[in-house]
Amino acid sequence: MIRIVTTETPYKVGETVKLSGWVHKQRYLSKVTFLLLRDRGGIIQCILEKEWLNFRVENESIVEIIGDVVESKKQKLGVEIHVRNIRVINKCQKAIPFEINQSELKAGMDHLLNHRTISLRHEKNQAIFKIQSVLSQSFGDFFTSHGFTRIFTPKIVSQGAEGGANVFSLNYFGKNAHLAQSPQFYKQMMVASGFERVFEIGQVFRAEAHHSSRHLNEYVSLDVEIGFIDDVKEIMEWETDVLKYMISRVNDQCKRELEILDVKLPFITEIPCLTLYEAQEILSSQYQKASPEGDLDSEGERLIGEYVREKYNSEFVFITNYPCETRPMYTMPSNDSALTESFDLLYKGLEITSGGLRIHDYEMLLQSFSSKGLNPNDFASYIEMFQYGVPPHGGFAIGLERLTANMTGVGNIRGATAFPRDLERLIP
Ligand code: AMO
Repeated sequence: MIRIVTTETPYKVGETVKLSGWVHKQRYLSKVTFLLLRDRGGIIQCILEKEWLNFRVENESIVEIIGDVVESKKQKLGVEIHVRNIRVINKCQKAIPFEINQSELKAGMDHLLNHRTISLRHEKNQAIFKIQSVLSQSFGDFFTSHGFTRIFTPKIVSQGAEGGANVFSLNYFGKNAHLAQSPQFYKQMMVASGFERVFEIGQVFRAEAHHSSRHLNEYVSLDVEIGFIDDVKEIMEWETDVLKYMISRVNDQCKRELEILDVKLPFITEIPCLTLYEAQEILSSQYQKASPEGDLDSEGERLIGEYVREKYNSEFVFITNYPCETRPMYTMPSNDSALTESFDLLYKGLEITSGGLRIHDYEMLLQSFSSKGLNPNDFASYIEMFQYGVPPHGGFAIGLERLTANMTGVGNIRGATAFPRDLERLIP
C-alpha cells in the first residue's frame, strides 16, 4: 500500500510513499538526478535514476512523487526517496523574480513584498509566520485557560477609541464611520457586560503617515481586559505570565523554525520596571539624550533597551507612570499626582505594549474626555455604560507584528507581516 506522506511524517525505511510539493532545486549528474522537494514541513531529497534520469521541470513547479524510502545518513531527515514515478501537477510557467532556494533572499524589501507569494515560500519566512501563528495561538490558549472569554468586536465604528486623529474614515450608508484603531471601548464594554475577563485577537487600523520600520497602517492587536482589578501591577503580572507562556510554547513547538532563523528566545524571570521619569533621567545623564515631554521617542526606547540589557540582563522593561497628557482619555489617573496608572512594555528597545487601569467612575470619565477637548456626547454609548455598574478594570494590548519581528530578529515590521499595509502599499 502507498502511504501519503509529507516531510513532517515519520518515515519507515523500505515503504513506498506518495508526496507532493514544490520543486525546490535540481542537480543533474551523469547517472542520477537529485530533486529537492519542498512542502510545508521542509525539504526532502528525491533520487531520479534510469528512466527518470532525464526528467526536467522548472523549479517551483508542483509535482507528485511516488517512491521508496531509503536510509541516508547524510540527509537531515535520515532518509531519501528513490523515485518510482513523478507527475507534474502544475508547471511553474514564469521565471521567478528572485531565487528562493538560497540561504538568504537577495532582493530589496519592496521587490520581496511585490512578489509576496514567492518570498513567503522561503524557509526563513515560513519560519517567521509559523512562530507568529504559535504566538497568537498560545496567547489565546493562556487566557482561555484562565477563565477569559474570546470576543470579536466591530471594526467599523463611529468614533476612534484612542484619541488623536489617526483614524481612517469611510462612508457608512451616508453616515461618517471609521475603521477601529483598537477594540478599547468594546473590550471594556464586554467586561461591563458581565464577562469580566476577555481577550481579542484582531486587526486594527491606524491612519499614521509614518515611513518607519515599526509602523503599519493595519496590524494585529492582542488585546486583554480584566475586571475586578485595581492595581496596575497585577496587569503587568498578567502580561509577564502570558509572555513567559508564549515563549515556552514557541520553544516547544518551533524548534526547527528557531534553528532556521538562528534565534534563541529570551528567558523571562522578572521584568524590570522603570518609571518614565527614571527612564528620561537615565537617557539625559547617561546618554545625553533629551526626551519629548511625557514620553520616550524611538531612539530613547532603543537606548533604554540597551541600558536594561546591560544592567538587568533583560530584553524587556516596563515603563510606568506616564502623565495624563500623553495617555488616552480612558486612562486612570494616579491618586496623588498628574500621572496615570499606565505602562508600556519595551522589548529589545521597541514598544510592544501599552496598558493600564481604566477610569470606571462616570463623573471622572466625563471630566477626562472634556479635559482632552473631546465632546462626551460623541462617545455617549461608551460613556453611558459607566452609570450602570462597571467594576474596576484594566488591560493591555500587544502588537503582534512588533512582537514577532523582534523575536525573530526581523529588522523591519513588514518582514513579520504577510501582506503589509503601509503608506504606499495596498497590494498584494
Ligand atoms: P497603543 O496605541 O499603544 O495602545 O497600541 C498598543 C500596541 O500596538 C502596537 N502598535 C502598532 N503596531 C504596528 N503599527 C502601528 N502603527 C502600531 N501602533 C500601535 C504596539 C503598541 O504597543 N488601547 C491601547 C491598549 C490598551 O491600553 O489596552 C492601545 O491600543 O505594539
